[in-house]
Amino acid sequence: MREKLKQIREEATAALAAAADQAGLEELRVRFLGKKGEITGILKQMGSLSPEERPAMGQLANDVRKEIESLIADKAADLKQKAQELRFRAEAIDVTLPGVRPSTGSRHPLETVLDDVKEIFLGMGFDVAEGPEVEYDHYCFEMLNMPKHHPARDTQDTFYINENVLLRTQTSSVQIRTMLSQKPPIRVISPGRVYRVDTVDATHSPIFHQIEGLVVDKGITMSDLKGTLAEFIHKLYGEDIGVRFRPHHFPYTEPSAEMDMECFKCHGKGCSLCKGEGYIEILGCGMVRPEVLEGCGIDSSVYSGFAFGVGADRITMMRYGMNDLRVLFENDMRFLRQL
Ligand code: 2NL
Repeated sequence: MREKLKQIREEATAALAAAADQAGLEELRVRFLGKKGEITGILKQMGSLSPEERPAMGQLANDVRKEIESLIADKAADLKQKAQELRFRAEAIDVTLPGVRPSTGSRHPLETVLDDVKEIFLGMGFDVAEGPEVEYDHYCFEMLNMPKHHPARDTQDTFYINENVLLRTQTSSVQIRTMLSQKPPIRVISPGRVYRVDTVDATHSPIFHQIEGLVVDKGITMSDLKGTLAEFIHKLYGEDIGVRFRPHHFPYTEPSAEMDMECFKCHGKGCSLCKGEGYIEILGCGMVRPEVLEGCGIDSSVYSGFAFGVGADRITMMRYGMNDLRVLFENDMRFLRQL
C-alpha cells in the first residue's frame, strides 16, 4: 500500500505538470481525488490493515492527498495566469497606430444652390414656405385652374395615392396654402421636391426640385415681375447677364412668359452650351389669374400678383457645368466630393 501511494504521488505529480488546461486539470482531480478516485480507493482498503499499521498508513494517505490538492491548486493558479496573459496579448491595442478618420459628408450641391436662392429672395423681403410632398389634387391642380381632364395635367401627370391625393407636381400647392392662410401682402418662395411621370435620362427625372415664388399685393404689375426676376438672375449669375421674356402659356397665369438668361459662356453670341441660341431658358412666370386669387378668398379687384417657377436641378447643373442630372441623385461620393 505504501508502494501504491508512492506510485500515485509520482503519477499525479507528473500528470499535473503536463496538464495543459482547466479541463485536463479537472479530469486529474477526479482521477486522483474524486469519490471513485485513486486516493479514495486506497482509503477504502484501510480496513484490511492491522490496527498497528492503520494510523501511519492513514497519515501517509492523507499527506499524499494534501500534496496532490496543493499541486492542483498551484497548477490552477498557474493556468489562470497563463490564460490571462494570452488574453492580454490578444487584446493589446497599439496606441501608436494611426486612427481611422471618420468620413464626414459634405453639403449637397442642390442644397448649396437652394441656400443661395433663398438668400437672394430673403434679401428682397420674401419668406420661405414649405408644404407637404403628398398633396391634395385640389391644391395641386384644381385651385390652379386645372380641373380634372384639363390637358395641362397630361404634361405633368403624376403618381396618385388615391383619386384625391397625389405626389405634388409643383410647389404651387404651397403658394395656394399660403394664400389660404395669410392675407396680402404676400411675398413667399417655396423650394421643394416635386414628382412627375417621366423617364430618367440626362436631363429628366421623375423626382426633381423646384423653387416657386409668389407676390400678391395692391398694384403689383408685370414690371414688378420683370424687375424681381432680373434681379434674381443678376445676383445668381452676375450683374452683366441679360434676360429676356417670351410669351408663353400656363393655365394659372395671364399673361404668362418664359424667361431666358443670356448664356453665361458666350454672352449672347451663341455657343455649344446654349446650342447657338445665345440665351438659355431659365424659368416660367406670369401674372396670377384672378380666378386663382378669388379661389383663395383674395379680392382680385383690389389685389394682383405674379408668380414664377424655376427648376432647382437645372440651375444647379448650370452652376457646376454638369451635363447629367442623374449624378445629383446617385450619392456617388466621387462626384459629391469634388464640389
Ligand atoms: C414652370 C413654371 C410657374 C407658377 C409657376 C403659380 C402659382 C400660383 C399661382 C400662379 Cl399659386 N402661378 N406658379 C406660375 C408660372 C409658372 O412655373 O416652368 N415650372 C416648372
